[in-house]
Formats: sequence, structure tokens, C-alpha cells
Amino acid sequence: MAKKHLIWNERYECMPDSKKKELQLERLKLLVSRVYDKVAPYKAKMDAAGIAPKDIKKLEDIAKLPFTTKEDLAANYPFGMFAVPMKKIIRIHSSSGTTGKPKVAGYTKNDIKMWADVMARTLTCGNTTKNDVVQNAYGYGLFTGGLGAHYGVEKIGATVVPISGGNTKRQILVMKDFGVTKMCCTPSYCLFLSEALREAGLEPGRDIKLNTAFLGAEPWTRELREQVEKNISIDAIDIYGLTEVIGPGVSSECMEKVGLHIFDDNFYPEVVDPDTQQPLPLGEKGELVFTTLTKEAFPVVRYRTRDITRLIPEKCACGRTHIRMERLTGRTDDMLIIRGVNVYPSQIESVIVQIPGLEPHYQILVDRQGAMDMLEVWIEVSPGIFTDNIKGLEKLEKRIRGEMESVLGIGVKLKLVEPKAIQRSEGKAQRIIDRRTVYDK
Ligand code: DLL
Repeated sequence: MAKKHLIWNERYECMPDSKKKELQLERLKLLVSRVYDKVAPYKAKMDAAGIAPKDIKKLEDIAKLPFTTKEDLAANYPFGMFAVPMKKIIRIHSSSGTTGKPKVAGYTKNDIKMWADVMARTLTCGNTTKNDVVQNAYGYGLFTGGLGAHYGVEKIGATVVPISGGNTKRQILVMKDFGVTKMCCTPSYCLFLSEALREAGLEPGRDIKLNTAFLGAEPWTRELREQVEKNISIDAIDIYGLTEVIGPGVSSECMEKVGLHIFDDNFYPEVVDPDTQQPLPLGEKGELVFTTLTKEAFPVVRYRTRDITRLIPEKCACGRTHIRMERLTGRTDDMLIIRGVNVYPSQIESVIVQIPGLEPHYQILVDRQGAMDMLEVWIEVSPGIFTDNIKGLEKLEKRIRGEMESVLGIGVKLKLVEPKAIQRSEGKAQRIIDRRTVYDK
């Protein structure tokens, strides 16, 4: 049987290439003028590069503009990159950043409308309609996943169940009793849930009506997709996004499941060589860079995502003309994603170095137990600390765990080891041992 392809916003999703290029150029020119006038760090960088808004005459001229990095966001934390006054901002979200400072995103009313539109496109990519009941198990709060998906479901007019993450028993109860047909969560949680459903003896099709899951916020492999789809007879759709660009809703697979359509009337993609920073020919693999063409509060120009992928120039059978990106194959930095939460080793280090009795020698171990990611940190204690003082050691451990969990936002297993117990390296310290397979080879 032919695959059904529903499309939310045909005007933009199926726009002919030449017309789209015109639209992108028009929007790019406006954007560059606006950030030059309203956002001091952009003006400073453009002046230093000898580039003015009038130099943007064709789309390719984008390559003349300086990049924006996480470090720029940290230097202008929290609101220094916003292009509108605070009274126009109606929402803030954030996720963790490199120097321990969160990456903060602001949204105007129009930004929230646009976000709901791109999320409605995402959900329609997996054939969501008014008749669906959508269980949204992405975390609600500062994380963009929960509210991002929520507004998309409401825009379509489907029923949203805002259950947020965790509490698997309740997730299963709700899924069964509320007749849930679509699910939004991280891929690892979906796998966990699919196993729990099987263990509870619930039959797909008979006891639960779930047919599609929208999975993203962390890397996952084709094998994981196959397993989830087989376990509970659903379609698993890969959805991608990041806080700095908007949250979820930057790109999504359609039912063809060959690459993710980038909503490129709003988010202009480039792929650059991470070492030379030169744009790569269409179709070559490198670092994904985004320019937000329509965002008002927190626009980004040539933002380096650190995500590795390639663009797929061929047209998709679904009829959308949005360019596609291949599912991610890695990152250029050391950001770990653990249960959907972004974790930088520098955050862990920042806790260790300020607690007396600890040495700055540590190792981070990441593993998967069943479907769950586990984070363990081994830390050397200072000489003399390893005495028979069990109570003192317990107190120290409690303090470290408390501070780490509050900085990272997730649970951590700790192991305090004797001085010099962690192997020294002659070159770069090998601080991270990640035993999971998170990217396709
Ligand atoms: O994770 C936004 C999101 C929420 C996307 C819900 C999809 C679903 P951040 O917390 O800022 O935002 O993390 C962004 O997560 O740069 C990627 O490295 C990674 N990531 C997001 N989606 C995927 C995916 C949200 N589908 C960072 N596959 C990004 C692989 C993903 N990695």
C-alpha cells in the first residue's frame, strides 16, 4: 500500500525551489539589517569582519558573515543576544552551555506562533490529525521539548496529554485508558517504555492504540528504531532541534524515513568544514550551521551547532521541497546527551574543583543499563582524606552528589578513589568513557 503523506502547510512545505530562494534572500537581508541595528555583538563582529548589511545581495553572500558560537552566547549571557526589548518577550527556555552557563532563548508572541507552526508540520510529517490523542512525555519546564511539542499538538487541534517525563506506570495507564495514538519522547525512553509495555502483557493494536512516536533530543541508531518499531508495532519518526535555533521543530522525518526535512523557510542550513570553517559542496558531510530567517526575539546568524550531518539534495517522494538532512552521525565537541539532558564535562569539572578534599582528576563513565543511560563519575580524593573516617567520607560524597545533580539536572553515581588511582595520560586526558552506541556507523 502506498504511504500516506499528510502535509500541514503546503504553501511553504511544497514551495518551488526558485520561489523559496527568493523568500530566503528577502528574509536574510531583513535579518542581517535587524541584528546589525539591534544586537551589539553582531554589529561588533560584522564591523570587525568589514561586512555591512548592504553587502548581502545574493544567498551565497551569507558565507561572508561571521559565525555565531556557544561561546558568543556565554559571553553575552543571559539576554545580550536578544533583538527585542524584554517587554516583547513572552517566554524563556534554556539548556546547558559550555562554561556551565545555560544557553538562554527568548520568544516573542510571533516566535511562539512560528514554533507552533513548525511543530504542527513535524507532527503532520507522522500523519497526526485532529483525531489523534498525543501523549507528550518530553519534559515540561525550561527544556524546549515539552512546551514545544505541546503547542504543535494544539495547533493541529489534536488532543494533548501533557504528562511530561518519568513515572512509567502512569505513562502506561494513560496510554491505555486515554486511547493514546501518538507519543512524543526521547528514543531511549521510548525503548524503555516499549519494553515495559511488553512486560505488562499489553498487546499493540488490542490493548493500546499507539501507532507513531516522535523521537528526538538525543542521538539514536537505526537498530534502536527497528527495535522500538518491532516491540510495539509503531512508526518511529526522528525529530531534531536545538534550543538556540528554536527547540524541537527545526527538522523532521516524514513517513518515508529517509532524512529529516529542514523547515528551511525559517531555518537556513549550511554545512561547513569544522576545521577550516569553509562551506562544503552540497551533499558533503560536515558541521551543521543555522541562520534563523524569521525569529524575532533571539535570532541567530550562522550558528555553529556542532552537529555532524550532510544535506540531501534529491527530492523526497512525500512531495515536500524542504531540503533534508541525514540523521546525525556525531558532534564536533564533547557534549554528552544523557537521558535527553545535555551534559558538558566542564560542568562536572566545575563542581569538582571547588570542593575541598578533591583532586582535579576524574573520569566520566557513561553506559546503558537496559534502555536507560547511566552516568558515573570517579573522582580522586586528596592525600590524607582516605582515612578510616567513614562518616566524613559519606558527608563528602553527599555534598558532591548534591552539587553535581543540581548543576546537571540528572542523577549521578559517584565513586571516590584514592590519590593517583586514575590513570594519567601523556597527551589529552581521556576523561570520558562512553560505552553506549549512540550514532550510526
Ligand atoms: O533537544 C530540542 C529537542 C527537543 C529536539 C525534543 C527534539 C525533540 P537541546 O536540549 O538544546 O534541544 O539539545 C540540542 O540535541 O544539538 C543535538 O546534538 C541533539 N539532538 C536533538 N535532536 C536530535 C536527534 C533539544 N533527533 C542537541 N538526533 C542538538 C540526534 C539530536 N541528536
